[in-house]
Amino acid sequence: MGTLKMFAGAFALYFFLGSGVFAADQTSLSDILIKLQAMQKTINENRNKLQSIPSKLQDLTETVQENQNKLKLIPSILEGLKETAKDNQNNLQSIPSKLEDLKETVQENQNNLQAIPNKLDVLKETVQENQNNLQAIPSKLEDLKKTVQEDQNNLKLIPSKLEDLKKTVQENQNKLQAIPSKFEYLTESLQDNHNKLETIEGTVQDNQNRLLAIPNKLQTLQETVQDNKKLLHVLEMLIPIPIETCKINMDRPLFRKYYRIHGEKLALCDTETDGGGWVVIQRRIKGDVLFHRTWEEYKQGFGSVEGDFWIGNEKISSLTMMGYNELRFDMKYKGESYYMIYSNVKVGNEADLYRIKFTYKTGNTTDNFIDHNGMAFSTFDKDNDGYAGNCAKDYKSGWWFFDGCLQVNMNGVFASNVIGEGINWKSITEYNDSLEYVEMKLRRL
Ligand SMILES: [Ca+2]
Repeated sequence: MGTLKMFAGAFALYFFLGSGVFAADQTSLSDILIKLQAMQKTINENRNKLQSIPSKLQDLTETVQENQNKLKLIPSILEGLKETAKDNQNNLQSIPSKLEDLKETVQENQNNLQAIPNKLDVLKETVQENQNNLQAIPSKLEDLKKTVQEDQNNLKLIPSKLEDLKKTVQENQNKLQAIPSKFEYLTESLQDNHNKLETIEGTVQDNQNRLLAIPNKLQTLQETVQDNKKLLHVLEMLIPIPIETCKINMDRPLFRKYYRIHGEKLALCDTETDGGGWVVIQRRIKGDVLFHRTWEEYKQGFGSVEGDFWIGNEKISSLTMMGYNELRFDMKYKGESYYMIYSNVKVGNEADLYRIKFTYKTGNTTDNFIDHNGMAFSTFDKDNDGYAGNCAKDYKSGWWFFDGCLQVNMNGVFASNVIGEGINWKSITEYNDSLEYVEMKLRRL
């Protein structure tokens, strides 16, 4: 640029000098001089400027040199920067895993923090236990002191015990020395005992023989008892027993149940029901005895006191002839028990047709027997019933039938369900079934 200005100045000076020669006439010299002076100044200034250029170039060259040096440094700086960048990248890449590690560490710390309360509890318990143990120490120490004291006392006793032991040993020694003489004595005793055993053996043999003889003797005894029983039975048959016997012997177990009346057949006593004292006059428990019988058979009685029987109208009449008598019916039907008791019972003699009279007393069923009160006895061969037909024949029984035949018939056909033919008590069985068990009994009050 400076060079360009220098050429432009020189050109302008040349142009001015060339044209000025021809214009000198027209233009004052002073103006030219002024202009020349101005031009000289400009040239001087430019010269100065030109003169300063080399140093400026020098400066410029130095600056360029410095920049060049700096440029040379750039690759190594870049290399350093690259490495730093690489390091930073590596560091950045490792951050996620470090974060993960950090998270885990945080989690572990959290867990550890959560476990602290429990650990504190355990610690508290341990502390408590230790405290308790510490508190127990004084009493244990006390015990220990006592034990030590006792041991000390025991130790003090040892000398005297040793003394005792010595004495015992001495005594035992004395006893040992005495043994030979005792052995002598024992041998003699053994000999004596041996002799005694021989004697005992003989005695045992005798006793064995006697024992062997016992079965035979027992046999003889049993036979004697049997004979005596038979004798007693015969005696019982011979001794007449009145109706009161059932009452008299109530409390004598040997004479329970069976007695004889009037020196004839055995009678059956009921010693249990309602205080006992009853003479059983009729019984239906097996059904093995026929009750469709003649007047004469009903008069004398039939069957066996061990099973079904009718004691006989003669006996019933004589049993009720005297005193104040009760008649009791005990009955069973379909698992239920029934009873009826009548008072003021009288049964007339044969001339009165064994007519029955009574008053009602008590019971746990309906008083169906009342219709038979005052009736004569009837059998199929002796009709006293007041009915147009023959009740005894129709219903195969002997009984105190009335003109409507029956409300009650204890002498009916065992287990029959034919109308009116069974052992009927109307309110219990109606007319088409039969009582399963019956006992009629008399008691004198
Ligand atoms: Ca009749």
